[in-house]
Amino acid sequence: MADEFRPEHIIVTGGAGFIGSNFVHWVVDHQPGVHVTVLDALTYAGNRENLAGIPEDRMTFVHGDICDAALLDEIVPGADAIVHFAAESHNDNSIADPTPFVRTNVEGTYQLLEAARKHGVRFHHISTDEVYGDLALDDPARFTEETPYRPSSPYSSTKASSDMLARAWFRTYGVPVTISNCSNNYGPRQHIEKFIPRQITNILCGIRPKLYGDGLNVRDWIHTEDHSSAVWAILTRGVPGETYLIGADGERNNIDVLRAILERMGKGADDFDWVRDRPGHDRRYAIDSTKLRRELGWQPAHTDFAEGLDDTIAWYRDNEDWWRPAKEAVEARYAAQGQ
Ligand code: NAD
Ligand code: TDX
Repeated sequence: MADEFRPEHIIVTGGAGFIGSNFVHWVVDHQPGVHVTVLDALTYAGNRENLAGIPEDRMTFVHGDICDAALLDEIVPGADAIVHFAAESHNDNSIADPTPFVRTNVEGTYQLLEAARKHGVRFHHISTDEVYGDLALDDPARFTEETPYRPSSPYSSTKASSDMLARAWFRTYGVPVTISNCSNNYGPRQHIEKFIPRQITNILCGIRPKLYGDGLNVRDWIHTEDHSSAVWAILTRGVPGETYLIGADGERNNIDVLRAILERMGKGADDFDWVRDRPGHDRRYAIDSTKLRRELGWQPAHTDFAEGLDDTIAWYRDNEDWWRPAKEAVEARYAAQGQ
């Protein structure tokens, strides 16, 4: 463990998105001395409402693009660290049009690393387990920090590229970079294009849930609050130049997750449609987070998936105004893809 780093002012990119906004709320709730500047372009995935309720003296919101080097020169000086969540994040969108993925995920990360180098600021890079490709269902292995990179989709290959840039900026320029690769998050404020909120909001709208392929693909679910506490542990106690995998031993296949949602929402086990599979669909992700737990003493708090799912369903029931305006367009787009 490195000497504890105690930032007073952090820039959070993508702080109006799902995981970024949950992280900002977590910091405001748990780290009283820290001021947060959120930098977010408010794409279709960003929502200023996600930051509602945060006191003005704790957060500054900057509406802007991470690719804008001149803007970064204005806001990065004076910050102690950049925590970089901003990305195009949805695999299905990356298959339909990879262009914004290359721009935001690769070029945007490059511009932020350059700003960190120029202004002497620490950098925490948020990434995904998808950079490691996939595992067979019967493989006893899980991903570790030593697993070779083998991304499958346009999304995951741009995330892998951004990880490589972050590693190079540490090794070549000595920028104090840490990297985390996390598994599938769930919880409040996740965009309804993603698996769990899509199915919950379908049921709330009277639309049948949609399952890709044979439904046996496995994802390793973690509650987004546990992702937040892990990122804070790595930012403040992690060793520059190191990568940490974040996961909470939450492997489940898609059909089991869907049936758990159906049951909790009063539907039958077969009240869903099988739809066209995702091209290149990764079979299984699984994280071994031993390094993070042993070296930094982190542990997940949300270990009861059923309880986390109940809370998430309740959040979507109670916040229809938040998701309803996007629902029709999201479903029309999926329908056009046969999904
Ligand atoms: P999201 O799509 O919900 O949010 C992304 C945010 O980034 C939005 O607020 C959007 O407006 C902003 N953004 C996009 N392009 C931008 C740009 N050019 N400049 C500034 N802001 C921009 O994504 P998410 O699911 O919250 O994911 C956040 C991060 O976590 C991503 O880096 C993603 O790769 C990573 N991650 C996600 C998961 C998951 O399960 N969702 C798992 C592991 C890692
Ligand atoms: O309607 C659906 N039906 C379905 O069966 C949708 C939207 C998805 N799926 C399947 C595909 C995946 O096997 O559910 C699983 C989860 O799908 P997504 O929510 O699209 O997530 P995934 O592709 O696993 O990627 C997520 O986790 C890793 C995030 O979107 C990424 O940003 C993160 O890096």
